[in-house]
Amino acid sequence: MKCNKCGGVAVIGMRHHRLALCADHFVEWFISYTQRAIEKYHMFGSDDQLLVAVSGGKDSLALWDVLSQLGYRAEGMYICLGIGGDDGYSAASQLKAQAFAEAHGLTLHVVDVRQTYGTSIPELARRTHRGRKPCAVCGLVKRHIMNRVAYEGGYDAIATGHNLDDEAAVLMQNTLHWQAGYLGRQAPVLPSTHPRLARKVKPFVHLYERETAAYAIVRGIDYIYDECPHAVGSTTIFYKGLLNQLESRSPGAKLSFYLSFLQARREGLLSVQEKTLELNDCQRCGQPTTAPGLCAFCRLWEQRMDSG
Ligand code: Q46
Ligand code: ZN
Ligand code: ZN
Repeated sequence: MKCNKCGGVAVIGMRHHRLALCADHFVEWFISYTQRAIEKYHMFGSDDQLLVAVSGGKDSLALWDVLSQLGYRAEGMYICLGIGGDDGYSAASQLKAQAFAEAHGLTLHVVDVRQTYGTSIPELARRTHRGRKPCAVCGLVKRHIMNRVAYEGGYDAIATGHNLDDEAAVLMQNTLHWQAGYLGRQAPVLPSTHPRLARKVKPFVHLYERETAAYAIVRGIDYIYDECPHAVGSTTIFYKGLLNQLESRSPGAKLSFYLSFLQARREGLLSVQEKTLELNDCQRCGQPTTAPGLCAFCRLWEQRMDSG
């Protein structure tokens, strides 16, 4: 396979773009393709201060790398969830995130859930959601912490490494159940609806997972290969598998599924009725909540206290 630009040895073939590229041309293409998505969806500008949610995995580190190369002001945030004990998944992924930040002279903010709030995510889930996977608790806590850090640090937007495979899998899940509310909120940019809730942006929404992986490898980014142990058997992984089957039969199917959805929504075909919910300030942390009194995050920690 030859590079379509220089005739050198191609490191990747992208059938959906009818494009094969060598390492140098792939990196160049990848960076400018990301920039085009940033501009297309008006994600942020060069004056914006960005907070990149870094997990230590390929997508978030590749994103931080690309944003830095494009000259954006991007700092990282790593949330240590306490999964897998002292040398388990969380500890190993934190080391990768820290090593990347050091090697590139970038600022990484670390929030350790156990040190900050007194209990790790698996322990918190065990106490409050007996026996169930910690993912619901984990998602809630991560969202809260990201919003808090972004608000306290005065960041304009939180950038996450979600790629096309992630978005298409979630879209498939939401479409199969016609989850109108979720479909209405699935977008490359989620504008801020409250001063304490930062704008969320996903600059990799047009990029396939194999492209972000290839970018990380070609750039020599040392990332954590393992998935979180709690991701095993998740429905998202199942839908990703289905979409990969579709993609192998029909190259570009994933991209067109996602882009057609965005277009349909723009044209009002979904016309999701967003209920305007009244927001109150949480009495403890100040973050907005639809509940009176405490937000879901603060209620979770109350439950933990009650359970001993
Ligand atoms: S939610 Fe669940 Fe992930 Fe948290 S517990 Fe692991 S798999 S890390 S994105
Ligand atoms: Zn080339
Ligand atoms: Zn609260």
